[in-house]
Amino acid sequence: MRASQYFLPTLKEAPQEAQIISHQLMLRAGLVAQASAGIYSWLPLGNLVLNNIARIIREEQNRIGAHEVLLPTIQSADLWRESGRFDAYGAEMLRIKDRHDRDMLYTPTAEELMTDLARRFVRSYKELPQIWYQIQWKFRDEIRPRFGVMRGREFYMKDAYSFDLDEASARASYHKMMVAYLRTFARLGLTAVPVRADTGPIGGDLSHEFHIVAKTGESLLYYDKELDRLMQDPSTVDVERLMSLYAMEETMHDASNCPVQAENLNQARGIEVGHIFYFGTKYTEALGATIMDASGKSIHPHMGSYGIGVSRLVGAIIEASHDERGIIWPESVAPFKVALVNLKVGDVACDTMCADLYAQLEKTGVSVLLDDTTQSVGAKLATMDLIGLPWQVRVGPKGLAQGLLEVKNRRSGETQELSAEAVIQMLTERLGA
Ligand code: 5CA
Repeated sequence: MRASQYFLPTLKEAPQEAQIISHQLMLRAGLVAQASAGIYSWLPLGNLVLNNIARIIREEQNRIGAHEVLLPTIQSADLWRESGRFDAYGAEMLRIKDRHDRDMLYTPTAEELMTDLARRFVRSYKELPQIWYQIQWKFRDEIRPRFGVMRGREFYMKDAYSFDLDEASARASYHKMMVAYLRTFARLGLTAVPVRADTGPIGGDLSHEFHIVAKTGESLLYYDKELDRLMQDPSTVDVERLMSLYAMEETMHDASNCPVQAENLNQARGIEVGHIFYFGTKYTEALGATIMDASGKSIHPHMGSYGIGVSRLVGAIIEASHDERGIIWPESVAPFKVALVNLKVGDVACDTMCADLYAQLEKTGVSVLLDDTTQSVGAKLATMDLIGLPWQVRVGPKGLAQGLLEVKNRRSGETQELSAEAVIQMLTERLGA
């Protein structure tokens, strides 16, 4: 992409209302623009990040055998009356009337509609287990939307629903999902601590939240320090062991009854980026969803549901990965991998070198934002640091006279002078498709 033709409305100053760094940087870097309270438009750069996060989540859901579906955002109230949640959900649910005066709602979650699909289409234990997921917009009329996309009213969520014959197999699905979450968050460049949680309006008796540790987190967590050590390599984590370690939210933590010695207990603030539930037959009973078990008996399948806040993750990643100059994207989610900065647009040697590098990198699958604007060098470099692409390649007349380009790693700040060939080789090896 050529910056001169792109839509990248960056801001020098963060608007007053943005209180936390991720919100400030998302507005300044032109990722989102507020449409109304708690509702955001996603601009090109932000949309690329959102899609990259969704792709990684999707790959890890598919890996555990979950099937992707797409359910409507506007649903009839009838199913929600069957479960009792049309009334129970309270003011957070956005209720709508259609032209025939029928009650509709903008879905805050999808247990009812997923259970209805199972009720209509799954007949036998032989078809189980099933896990269905979608990546879809949700709406919750939060009383105090804040921190930008972190607590929005409209937000993007991955929500998955598992159906199993009995409690033991439902717990196996829960474990499988936990492994998928650990892999997902690791690929997003994050360490997410699973803590025992309240089940709230979803219901059930087993639930974990996944928290990114960050100073600006809304929740206060208490957890066994052993978790930090375990989570250093989440790919090898033993889920049973992980779940056996003490980790609680403030509301569930009781200092006088805590099994962990004070010196082994961490206290930290966290951002909840995922939440998983096992709630047995709560919805299958309420909606009368049954299947035939092996002995021919009709039973209610056991369910779990599993959420990830996709849009919230954009903010959470920035909270976990930024410096005083701006965002530092992990390579896996960066909107472009490389910022190619032409320091002297109009200089034939610089222009030719940039066009050449751009073509070669894109050919090997490395996405590039070419800064071919006529801003000052200082302004260009500040913008590139702000939007946080993992690598910067700077092409200027002085270096070119010696056949050299400057490559900067945004995270470490390290710079190297390399020939064009060496730049292409290094970046395609690291980032190429
Ligand atoms: N049905 C279950 C699991 S699919 C459910 O809805 N769980 S939830 O209520 O915990 O939401 C799942 C995730 O969505 C949360 O962990 C959080 O990351 C994200 N989320 C929830 N509310 C908001 C909000 N107002 N703004 C942004 N993200 C949110």
